[in-house]
Amino acid sequence: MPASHSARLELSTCRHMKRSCLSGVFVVVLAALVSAGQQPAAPRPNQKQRTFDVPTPGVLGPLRTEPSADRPDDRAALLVPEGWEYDETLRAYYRRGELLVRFRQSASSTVRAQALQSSGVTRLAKALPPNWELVGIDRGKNVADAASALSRSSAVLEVSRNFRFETQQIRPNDEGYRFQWNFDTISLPFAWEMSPGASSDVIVAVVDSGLNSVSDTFVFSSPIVGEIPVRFAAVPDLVSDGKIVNAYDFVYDDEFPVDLAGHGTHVAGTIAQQTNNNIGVAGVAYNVRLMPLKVISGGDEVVSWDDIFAPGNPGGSAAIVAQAVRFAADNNARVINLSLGGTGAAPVLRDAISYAVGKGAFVAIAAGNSGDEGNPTTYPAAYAGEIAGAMAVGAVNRDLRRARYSGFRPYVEICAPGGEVVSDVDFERGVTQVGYEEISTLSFLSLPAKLFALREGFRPRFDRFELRPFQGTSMATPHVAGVAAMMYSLGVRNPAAIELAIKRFASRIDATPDECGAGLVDARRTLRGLGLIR
Ligand SMILES: [Ca+2]
Ligand SMILES: [Ca+2]
Repeated sequence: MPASHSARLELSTCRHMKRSCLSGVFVVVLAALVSAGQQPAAPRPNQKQRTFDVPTPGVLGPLRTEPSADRPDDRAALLVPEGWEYDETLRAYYRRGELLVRFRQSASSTVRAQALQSSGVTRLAKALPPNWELVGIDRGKNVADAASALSRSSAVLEVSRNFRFETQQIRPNDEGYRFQWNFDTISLPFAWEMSPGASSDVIVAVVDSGLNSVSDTFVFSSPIVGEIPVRFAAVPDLVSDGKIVNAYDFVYDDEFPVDLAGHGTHVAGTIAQQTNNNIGVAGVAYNVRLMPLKVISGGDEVVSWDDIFAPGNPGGSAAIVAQAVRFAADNNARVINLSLGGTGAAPVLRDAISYAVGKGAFVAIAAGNSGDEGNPTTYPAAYAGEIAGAMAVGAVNRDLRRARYSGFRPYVEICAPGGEVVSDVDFERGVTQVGYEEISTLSFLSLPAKLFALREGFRPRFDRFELRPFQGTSMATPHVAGVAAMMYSLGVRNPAAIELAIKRFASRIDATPDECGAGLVDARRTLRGLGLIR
C-alpha cells in the first residue's frame, strides 16, 4: 500500500440540497478548456493581486424570510406571575403582600411583636439574618399603609419589599440572537457570566476556506478565464481593528485568505462574531483574536471558484492542511479549529496535530458528515481519540439527538449543536451565522454556467452578506473551539486538561458513546466545574 497518497479533505458543512448537476463530465470540460488553451494569457498559477481599489464596506442584508414567532416579551405584556406584583418604575417584581423588616438590635421580642401587630402584619417564620423578619400583610390591610406604619415604629430600622432576583445570564442584544438556540443548548449565556467571550490574548486559528479581512478588489489570473477582478469586503460584525492576526492564504501563498465559499466565514463567526452590539448574531468566544488560514476551496461544489481561478491548486490536500496547522502552532494560536475531513488517511496531519498540541494548542476537529452515507472512518477526526488535547466533535440537532449526517465512531469524543435543516432558510433548526448572500456569489451555477457567466462579463462578488442557517459537523466544531478558548482565558492552558474538563462536565443526552462520546458540551458546567467562578 503506498505510504503517502495526498488525500483531499473536504469541508464538513452539509448543505440540505443535494450536490447540483456538477459531475466528472464537467471536470473533463474544464480540463479540455485548459488543454485547448482557449485563453492566450498564461500567468503564474495560484496568483491573485490586491488592487487597493476604493474600499467597499461589506453589507449585512436583511433576513431572506420572515422568522417564526419571537420570544414573547412577558414584561411588555405586563403578564405578572401568580403571587407577584410588578413595579413599572423599577421594572422589578416583588412578592405580593410581603415586606422585609429590620429591627433595632436593642428591640426586645415583645416590642417587635407589638410593632408588627399595630402595623397590620404577621410574622412569617423564616431563618433570616439576625434582626430581620419577613412579614405578611394581614387580610384587608394595605401594603403601603403597613410599610409606613412599620417605618414609624422606633423599633424598626428598615422596611423593604421582597423583590425578585434573576440569574444574571447574559442574553446578547444582537437582533439575530433569537435564532441561536445552539448557544442556549450548551448553556453559553451562563458561561458568559464567568468568561464574557474569552479574551483577546487568546488566538484561535480557523484552518478553513478563508475569511475576508480587507475590503478590496483582487484580480485573479487564471489560465482558463484570464484576469478576473473580484470584489471582497471585510466581514461585517466580525472583522474589526486588531481582530485578525497572521492571516495567511496557503492556496495562493499570500496574506489575504479571501473566502470564495462562505464556509470559513461562517465557522469563524460561531467562534468570534461580535456580540452584544445589536446587529447580526453572537459568537461563543467573541473577544478572541482570529487567525484565518486558507487551505481549502469551495463547499460542496466539485469545481469551486478557486478551482476556476487557480486550476490545479493544492487546496484541501493533507500537506497544505498540515502546513497550516503547524503555522498556527508556531504563531501562538491557542486553539485550532479544523472543520474539515475526508476518508483518506493522513498520518502527516496526525503528526501536525500532535505537534500543535505539544506547543500548547487545543485542536477541535469535525467528526465528519457521512453518518448517513455508510459512516466511513473520517480523518483527521479519527486521530483525535489517541491525542489528549485534540477532540473529534459530532453534531446534534435541535432535539439533542445525533444529527442524521453526523459520523458515529469510537473516536467521537464530544457533541455540539450542528443543526439539521429542512431548507436553506431554516433558521429554526440550522446553526445561524453571517454568510454570503448566495445570489451575488454565483456559486449556485454549474461549472459550464460559471464559465459562460464570466465570459459574458458577470463577476461573482463576495462583499454582500446575510444570515445563513447551515448544518454540519463543521458547524458543531467551533462551539467546542470557543469553549476551549474561554477555558484558556480563565487560565486552563493545557490542551489535555481542557479535553478532560469538556468530557467530564458534558451533559448526558440520549446518544451512544459512538455518536457523542462523553455527551453534549456544556459551557457552564465545564467552566463552573473547574472552580473558576469569580
Ligand atoms: Ca453581533
Ligand atoms: Ca482526544
